[in-house]
Amino acid sequence: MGWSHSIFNAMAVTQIPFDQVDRNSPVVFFTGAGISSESGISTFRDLDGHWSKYDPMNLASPDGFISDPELVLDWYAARRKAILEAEPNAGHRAISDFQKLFKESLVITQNVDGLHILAGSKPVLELHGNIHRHKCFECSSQIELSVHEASNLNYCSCGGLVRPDVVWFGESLVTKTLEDAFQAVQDCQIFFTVGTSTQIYPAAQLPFEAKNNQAFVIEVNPEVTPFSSHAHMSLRAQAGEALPQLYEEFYAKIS
Ligand code: BV8
Repeated sequence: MGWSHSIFNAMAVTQIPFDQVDRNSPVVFFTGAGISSESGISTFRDLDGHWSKYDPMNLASPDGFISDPELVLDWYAARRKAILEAEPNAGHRAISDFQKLFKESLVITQNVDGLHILAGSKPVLELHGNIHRHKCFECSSQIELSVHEASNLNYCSCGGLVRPDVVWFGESLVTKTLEDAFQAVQDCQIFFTVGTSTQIYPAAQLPFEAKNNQAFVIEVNPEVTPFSSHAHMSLRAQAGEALPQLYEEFYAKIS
């Protein structure tokens, strides 16, 4: 493997069979908060500043919202502001470029920041929703709000409080979205799992499912995760560094 960067040789437990890859067979990219960290967006594990004293598991929950809706809305407003000031990074862009080389591809993200879509990726499955959408806490109607309006308490015509249209801890994922994600891993040939601690279920089941379905699974994460020992290749690297190199390697093979 022609890596210019020695870390890849050290960590690559096996060669990526890029020369055997069929561009007509599906490829899936599964991502978590880590892929957005190089865009300056803190992951759940390392909330920065004022928010570090709060437990994200509580802020991102129905009970947390019911007990202090203004605190939760402030948290989302702060995250939304950081996201609006952020740009997709080289990792997001490499995935978008990879998708263009395959007849069938899919990004399945746990992130709610919308950066994959901004980077030109399609299709994208947002397992946990999108921070820029809003819905009624009671009747789930979609509600249009400006960024400024979204930081305040708003009420639906049914009287319910308006909340971010994201999946909180203890809430079920949208059935169709989850079904589409698990369907996609039934027959994908290469499955990338990038920037996720692989601890949030049912999303974290996807890499294991892909492996069970004979996909070649590549993990990119500076840290070891519960999935690392199951991956065919586990790169201890930043997404913004590894993914562009993997893209160049693959592009060179097919050109
Ligand atoms: C549910 C939206 C049914 C909100 C989020 C088994 C089955 C089903 C459910 C459960 C189960 N066991 C437990 C549960 C309950 C729970 C759960 O998983 N708990 C965990 C703590 C065990 N799951 C749920 O509640 C789910 N609901 O299953 O419904 C149900 C109903 C009732 C009761 C039970 C079940 C809903 C989960 C969705 C929660 N919502 N997000 C919001 O964003 O505000 S999840 C949230 O966590 C984000 O989506 C985020 O993506 C995710 C955190 O995980 P990661 O993405 O992995 O991010 P993290 O910070 O953890 O790690 C970052 C990684 O990046 C690190 O590994 C780091 O090393 C790496 N990294 C850093 N820099 C880089 C990098 N990698 C590459 N490059 C870099 N530069």
